[in-house]
Amino acid sequence: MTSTVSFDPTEHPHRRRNALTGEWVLVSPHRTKRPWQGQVEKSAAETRPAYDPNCYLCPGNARAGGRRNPHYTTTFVFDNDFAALLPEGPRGEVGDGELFQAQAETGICRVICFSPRHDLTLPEMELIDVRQVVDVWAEQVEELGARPDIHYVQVFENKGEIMGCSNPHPHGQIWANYTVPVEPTKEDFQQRLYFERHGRPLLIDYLAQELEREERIVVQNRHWVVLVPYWAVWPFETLVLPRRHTLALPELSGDERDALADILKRLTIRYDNLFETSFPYSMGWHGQPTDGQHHAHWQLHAHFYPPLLRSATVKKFMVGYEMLGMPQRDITAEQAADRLRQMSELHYKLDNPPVLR
Ligand code: H2U
Ligand code: ZN
Repeated sequence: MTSTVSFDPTEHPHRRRNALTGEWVLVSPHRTKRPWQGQVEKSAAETRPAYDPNCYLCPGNARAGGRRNPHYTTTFVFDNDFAALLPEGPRGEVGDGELFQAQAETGICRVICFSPRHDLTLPEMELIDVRQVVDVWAEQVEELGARPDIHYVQVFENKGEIMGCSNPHPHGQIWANYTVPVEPTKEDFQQRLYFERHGRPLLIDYLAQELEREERIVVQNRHWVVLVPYWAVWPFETLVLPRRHTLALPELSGDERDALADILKRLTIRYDNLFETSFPYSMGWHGQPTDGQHHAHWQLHAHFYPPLLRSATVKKFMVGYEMLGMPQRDITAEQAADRLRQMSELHYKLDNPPVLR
């Protein structure tokens, strides 16, 4: 049935196209017409020791594989003791007919400890220490990406038990492999198509238009902009974009790295403040493939995919229609950006420090 009322995306169910992947998300804004109740379920303020003798990532401790961590004082990178990929192995494919295809895969998995302090996370770390993490990410992409058998270096962080993270010690991971994984492949395809059509990188044009519209911008500084993308799937999903055309992390200048540390800290403080909890998420970097080609159509960016919807304990489920049909959201990207924009940049723990330490 058609209606005489004209389509208003702030009111009417609609779908939005993800320009980076070509996929669609269903948005149901009519379900959030009621005003925000403002209730925040406060979770027990978690306090952790600065050093945990049972943590496999703390300095000096033994890991599950039997190796021992050095007494590191800034960041520390090691090969994952339970790596999903192995560096050595034959190359090859078996095509047991069109319907049964397999390709050999090789790669390297590493763990990056962000800090020797067991009790900190990015939003609570000193700026200078977050900058160290940025440097390690860039170094790893450079080092691993230079190998002829590594065509993609995926840097990511899985944070919080709700995301299946095994350990609260601040850490991230790297999986680097021979073939380009599925998500960057989709982005590569869409960015290439756009570049062929317009002669400019997709995300450069996208950022310029978002800066004009302003409604989805969360926080920005001299080199970086964080926004809730128009096509966001997760309630408080964000995209971190450099202002300059940049293909990969190693290209970032010292000043851009400092500014990145600043924007990451400010974003993650806002996230923590949203539900006054150590905000869980999966985040990661997408840069150009490291296959030796120059991918002028690429623009470096980071995705933050947080699962929380309404409080420290109520998460969004990707089930039912979303598994079988397509992802769906109620709160619009604009509403989410608005809420994140309103958050203070003073961490809630500093605002009302717990009495018992
Ligand atoms: P999460 O970030 O998802 O918690 O994963 C931590 C990684 O650390 C995981 O991939 C590795 C696991 O294999 N790990 C080690 O390499 N050594 C250990 O002693 C325990 C965990
Ligand atoms: Zn620890």
